[in-house]
Amino acid sequence: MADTSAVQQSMKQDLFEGVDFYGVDDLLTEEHKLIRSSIRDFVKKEISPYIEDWAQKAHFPYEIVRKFGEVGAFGPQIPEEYGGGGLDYISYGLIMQEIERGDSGMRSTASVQGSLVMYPIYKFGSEEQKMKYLPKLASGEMLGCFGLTEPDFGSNPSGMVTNFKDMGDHYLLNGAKMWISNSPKADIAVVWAKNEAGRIHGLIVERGMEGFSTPETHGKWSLRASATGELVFDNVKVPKENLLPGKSGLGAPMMCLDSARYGIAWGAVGAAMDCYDSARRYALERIQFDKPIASFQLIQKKLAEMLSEITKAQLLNWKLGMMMNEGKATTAQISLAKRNNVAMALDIAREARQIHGGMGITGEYPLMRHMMNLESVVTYEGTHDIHLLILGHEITGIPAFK
Ligand code: TGC
Ligand code: FAD
Repeated sequence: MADTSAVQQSMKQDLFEGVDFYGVDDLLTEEHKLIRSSIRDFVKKEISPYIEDWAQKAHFPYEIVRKFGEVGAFGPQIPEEYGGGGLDYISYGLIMQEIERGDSGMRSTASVQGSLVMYPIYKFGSEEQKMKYLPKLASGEMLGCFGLTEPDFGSNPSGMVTNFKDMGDHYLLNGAKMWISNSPKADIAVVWAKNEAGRIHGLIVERGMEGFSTPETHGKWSLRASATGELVFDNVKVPKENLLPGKSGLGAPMMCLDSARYGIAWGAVGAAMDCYDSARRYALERIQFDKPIASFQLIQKKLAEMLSEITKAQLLNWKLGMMMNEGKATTAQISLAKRNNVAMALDIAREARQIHGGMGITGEYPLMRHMMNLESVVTYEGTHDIHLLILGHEITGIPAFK
């Protein structure tokens, strides 16, 4: 457990203000702005003072789960009757943006719960499953994870070998998932596995089921404050009522990914804004050659390019959010935003790190942490190149995956 009081005293105050060069705020409602400001305050109070210490110690702060529940970060887009926030997709995006401004690993915890656990139960679950799990997931009484990736099937999930057999009164689940966010602490896992006919289905597997284990993955240089692990199924007896009845086939997990990738497109802008904000302040304060380094053209070029890219990404997110609200956003449109914004954030993190010189490599500033986190974000939920191929497929009609 991190020594939070000592850390809090030693950390600098979080002065983050946000970036709005084009008046994108004019496109937001008062409710959107209120939601953003409440999550921004939450991040300043509950995440910023501790995050460097958690990340340095590779500590997942489990107590954040309840706090996320209280502040409405879990399933904001899920209807209120199931414990969700009943909010629109712009609100959901803003929440992910503000949390990832604090840390991508913290956003992972929230977006996996909302888009990859609550969403499939809401969309494909029975009424009993929704009532049993959704309110507890929304409040943070329960933590969930999403098992799609396997050791031998990452970008190509349709090849998965995790499987279940119909044993009459239950299913028998075997296989393993890898790289699963939240898994070491999760109470339930939404697991994608093939039946005897090779058709992919979602199953809800609960911690405590015999033969089910969740070994933690150690030694990560990225998302260090997020718990990542495996899901191992060794003849796990899964009750038949735990199968998600609403949809089968790869399209079911892919629909969940559409929602999560959308959240990442917003989250990445949060990380980028934090790096830009830190770089701008540092450049104005740091004196070299008797002047603030902000007075040098090369530094101004970096800052101007950061601001330009953040502004473009904000507009992209807003328009995509409006299409999400209307149910019109396509997978390829979501891919474009996820791919563009994460690459943009990673570039900005690297440039901002340079502006901070040697100080940029320390935990006193958030640059290296964002930069290392974004190396995962650019890989998970579909790699940068897989999203390029999704766009290539859309443009040409020819899938170039295989
Ligand atoms: P393909 O032949 O294109 O499609 C197979 C079937 O799926 C349907 N489908 C969709 N349906 C609804 N919505 C979507 N977005 C859909 N995408 C595909 C499709 O219509 C088809 O249906 P049917 O009925 O014709 O069979 O599939 P493919 O095997 O060629 O794969 C395509 C590819 C490579 C684009 C896809 O598999 C892919 O996106 N791969 C990347 C894998 C990925 O993103 N994994 C993410 C794992 S989860 C994660 O990383 C969480 S990190 C969370 C965190 O910590 O924040
Ligand atoms: P691979 O698929 O082996 O790809 C390796 C390289 O090959 C990449 O550069 C890729 O772009 C390239 N490549 C692959 N296929 C092609 C092709 N057809 N054409 C050109 N290039 C190609 N998964 C979950 O299910 N749930 C989670 O909660 C989850 N959380 C994660 C958390 C972290 C920290 C990380 C790192 C990953 C997580 N993942 C999760 C897994 C993630 O989705 C996969 O890592 C990702 O989909 C890529 O799969 P892979 O790592 O097996 O890489």
